[in-house]
Amino acid sequence: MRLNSPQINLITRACMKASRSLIRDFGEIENLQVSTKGPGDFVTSADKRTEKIIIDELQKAHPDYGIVTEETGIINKSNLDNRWIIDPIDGTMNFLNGIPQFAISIAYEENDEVKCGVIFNPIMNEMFCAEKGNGSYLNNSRIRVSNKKNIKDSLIVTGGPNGSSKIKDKIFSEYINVSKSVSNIRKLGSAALDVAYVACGRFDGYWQRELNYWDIAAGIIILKEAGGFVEFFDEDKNLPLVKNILATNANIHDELRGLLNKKDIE
Ligand code: 2AM
Ligand code: CA
Repeated sequence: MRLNSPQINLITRACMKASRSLIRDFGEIENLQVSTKGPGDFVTSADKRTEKIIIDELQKAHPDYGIVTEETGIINKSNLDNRWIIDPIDGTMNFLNGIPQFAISIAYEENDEVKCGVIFNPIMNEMFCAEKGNGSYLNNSRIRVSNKKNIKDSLIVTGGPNGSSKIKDKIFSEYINVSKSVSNIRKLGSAALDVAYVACGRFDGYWQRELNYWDIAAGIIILKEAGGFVEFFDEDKNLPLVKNILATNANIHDELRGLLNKKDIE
C-alpha cells in the first residue's frame, strides 16, 4: 500500500489494536443473546471499550488534537486545525444481533477537511483506507467506483429511517421514488460500510438522512479518492454534526439527486 502519512499509520494502528477486543466481544454476543438479560448493556460497554483503546492510542501521539466521537463526545474542542473523528462501532444494531456487518471508522481532519480515513470490518477482515491525493485501498488493492452510467441499471444502498425519526413518511416516499428508477435497493445497516461499498464499486450510489458526522467522515475521503462524488444536502446550520448524505460513483449523481428532490417529497 502506498499510503504513508503519519496520520494514516496512526489510525490504522489504532484500528487494528481496537479490533482485537471488538472481535472477542462479537464472539460473546451469541452467548448473550440467549441469556435473559440480553446483549444490550454488553454492546454499550463493547462500544466504550473499543473507543477507549482508539482514543488512548491517538492521544499518546497527539494529546492536543481535537476528537469527536460517538460515545465520549468532543475532546479538545478548540482545536479545529487537527481533529480525529471516531465511530467505534458503526452498525451497532447488526453487532447486537450477531450480524457481521459493522465497522470501526476513524477519520483525520485538518481545518474542516478530511485528509485520511479508515473503515475496518474486523470480521470480514476488510480494511478500506484512503489519503488525500494518494488513492483509496481495500486491504492492499487500489479501489475505484463503478462505471455504471445509467441509473436504471444501478444498485443503490440506503439506511434509515431511525426508530426515533420524525420524518419517516418523507424517507419512505424517497425510497419509493428511487426504487421506481433503479435496478434495486439494499439496506445493510452500517453507513460507514455503505459508503465504502460505493467506493469499491459494489454499489453505484447511496443516500441516507439523519446520520451523524462520525458515521461517514472516513467514508468521505475513501469515496472521493476512489473517484466518487459526495454531497451533503438539506443542512441545518444549528446541527453541524447531523448529515444527510448522497454519495455516488459520480456518473449517476445528478439523476439520483433529482429523485430525492422531487417536489412531492419536500
Ligand atoms: P450506529 O450503528 O453507529 O448507530 C444504520 O442505518 C446506520 O445509521 C448506522 O450507520 C447507524 O450508526 C446510523 N445511525 C445514526 N443515527 C442513528 C440512530 N439514531 N438510530 C439508528 N441508527 C443510526
Ligand atoms: Ca455510527
